[in-house]
Amino acid sequence: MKLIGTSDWHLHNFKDYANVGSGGINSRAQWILYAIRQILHYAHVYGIKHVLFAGDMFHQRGKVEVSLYNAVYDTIEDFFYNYGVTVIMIPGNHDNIDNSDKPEFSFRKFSEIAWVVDDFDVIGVKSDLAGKVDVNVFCAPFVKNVKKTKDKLEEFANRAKNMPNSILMSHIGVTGGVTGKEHYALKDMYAIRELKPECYKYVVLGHYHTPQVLPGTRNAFYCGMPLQRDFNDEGSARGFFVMDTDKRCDIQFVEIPMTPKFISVEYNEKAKYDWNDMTGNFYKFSYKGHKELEKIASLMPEGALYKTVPRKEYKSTQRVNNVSVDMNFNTIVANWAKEFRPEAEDVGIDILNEVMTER
Ligand SMILES: [Mn+2]
Repeated sequence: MKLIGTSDWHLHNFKDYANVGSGGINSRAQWILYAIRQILHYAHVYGIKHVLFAGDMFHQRGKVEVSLYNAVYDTIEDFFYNYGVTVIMIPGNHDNIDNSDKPEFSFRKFSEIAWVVDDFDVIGVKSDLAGKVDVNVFCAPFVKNVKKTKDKLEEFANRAKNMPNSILMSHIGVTGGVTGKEHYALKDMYAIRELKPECYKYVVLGHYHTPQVLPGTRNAFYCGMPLQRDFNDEGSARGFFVMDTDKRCDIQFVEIPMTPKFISVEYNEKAKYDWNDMTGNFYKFSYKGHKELEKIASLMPEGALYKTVPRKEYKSTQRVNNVSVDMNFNTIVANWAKEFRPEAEDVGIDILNEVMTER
């Protein structure tokens, strides 16, 4: 049986590069809704009845934008009633209103039109209503309580290893996952081995926004945000995953075409750039001096969404041993701490990770 894995929709009226939309939904939010509709539409077209959503439906914590709430509700409702596509969803950190063990969360009322799982629970999914259970989905929503989560993951793995078709779905930060343009490797609260991917057919994760299969596994993956959100996501293909429980490690990444890409361009006189091919995407041109800036403005087609930024030039004067601007953040914090604050290395890395993943 085939299922879809998606996560981190982060519905929000993002201001950057937004055009005014209508009814409280700007163009950026419309693109997110478009991506969600594409995922559910794909399910319908390929006869896939179940979509696993691994958390972070809304971007803002503790608040909902009425128009976005209603729009995503209508979309899921439409596919549920009219096309028989059921979304099985767990809350992520952005959906929860606080860090308690059983927090209130944004989409609790979606239980009328979706399968909302807000606790550590195993649900049985059937390919047809009259039949027997085909797939067991072990749901581990985001809670800040690490011990509780680790205990539950252990218990889940012990139950799952005796079941033929089990899937773990969680919203969780796993060490070894990567994020951002430089594929910055994160050190996080959980290790891959603590999820015990060998006990499941598939492990479907939300939290990091770059779609990726976890290192050392062929069946555990972050779904990623289904479209690019900012220049950190530049070059990263976005979409969703399809998995088949009748096979082993049969995962397929499906890119969602047409969503806007973030593209930065180094402008210089010699650059060969097709100025007419700018439709739809979000551009950032870096320039040096007024001449270049004026040239860019004169070449820009009407309606193009672009920004110009002065080109940064780093002069690498190394003030500290083992630290320079071209290193990744993790290395900088670790090297600095080792030299000056050895006792603070762990807490420094923790804070850095919070900054990097709270996106
Ligand atoms: Mn997220």
